[in-house]
Amino acid sequence: MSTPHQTHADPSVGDAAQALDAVQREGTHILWIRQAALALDLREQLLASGATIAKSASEHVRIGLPPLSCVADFWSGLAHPDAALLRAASEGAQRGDACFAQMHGGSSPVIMGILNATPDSFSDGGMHASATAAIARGRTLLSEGATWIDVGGESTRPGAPEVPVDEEIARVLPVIEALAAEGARISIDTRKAQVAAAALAAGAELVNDVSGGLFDPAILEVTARADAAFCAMHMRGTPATMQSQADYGDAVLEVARALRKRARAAIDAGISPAKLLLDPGIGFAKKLEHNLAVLRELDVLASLGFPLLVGLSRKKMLEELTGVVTPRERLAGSLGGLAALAAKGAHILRVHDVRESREALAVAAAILGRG
Ligand code: HH2
Repeated sequence: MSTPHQTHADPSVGDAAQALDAVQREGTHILWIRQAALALDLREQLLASGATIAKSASEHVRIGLPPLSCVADFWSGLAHPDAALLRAASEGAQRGDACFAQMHGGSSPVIMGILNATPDSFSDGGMHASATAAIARGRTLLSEGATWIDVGGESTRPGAPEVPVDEEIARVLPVIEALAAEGARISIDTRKAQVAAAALAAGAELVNDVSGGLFDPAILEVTARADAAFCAMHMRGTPATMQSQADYGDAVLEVARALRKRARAAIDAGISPAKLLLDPGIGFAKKLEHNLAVLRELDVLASLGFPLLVGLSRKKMLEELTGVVTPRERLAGSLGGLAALAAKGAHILRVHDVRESREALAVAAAILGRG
């Protein structure tokens, strides 16, 4: 397999994305394909080449490929023109796994602990509003097993007001300085270039932008200049307006196409493709049905070729599924989601409850055979 760098050097970023209408993937050797896209003659060729094909309850069929070592031969043995699309999607998923391994040097998923230095975040607003409290919380998250600490100084809950740049910087900077000096890997959760620049100068390594660079496009250049990592999350509008834009024909494909555009913009701005992460943006301009669709079909996003970050922790969709109204009481729902996301191949899981999440993931990984 080519290295992430070599593959992404191809100007047609995300060749795999051409296959989006047709292909999903689960694990490294499984493709989920929309039935309508699987022509009969291709189906016959796949079967003749040693793949297994199983129908699922949904509109997809599941194709099991031979072991990884023979995948290249497998694809070259298929003469059907659509096989190139299937191959691209399969390679995209492997590329995302490879980029993750390059950035993290280990197996996925890893935990990103949420550290909101805000007065008004939806589940922990005001709990770590002073720098001293936030730094102490950061240390706890690290000791509990977080690989990343995601520091935020502006709530992005539905309806949240915008925080002035100076105030956002004042909230996050002392926290980042202190934790980075102690060796923590810090992500800055911001939509603003100036905040990102200050955070990167203070030791942050990853810019986590819920707007994927749309809110303040200069954030892409700032990230590129620092040779930092960038997480492009999907949303529409702003936190104040997003819920009125939760209207999709096919949520999975629309989110994937939008993220593909954000990935292209990030790479065009100079961000290393090997340092790019994508996030479906659970609860951002999405109703329950859209959240569930993108999570069920996370494989479509994986085929774009970048590691996936997902934040489900304590979110409203858990209330809709379990009836638990108070965000801080949604731990059980959060952990159920986490185990499912591990099975789906998400690479970084953004959570409030690090210790419990780490324990849940240890069990999930053991059962999934990745322990
Ligand atoms: N969710 C929130 C904030 N930032 N970043 C990414 N990449 N993915 C997410 O799902 C995501 C995010 C919202 O959660 P939280 O930070 O706990 O709340 P608030 O925005 O109210 O501070």
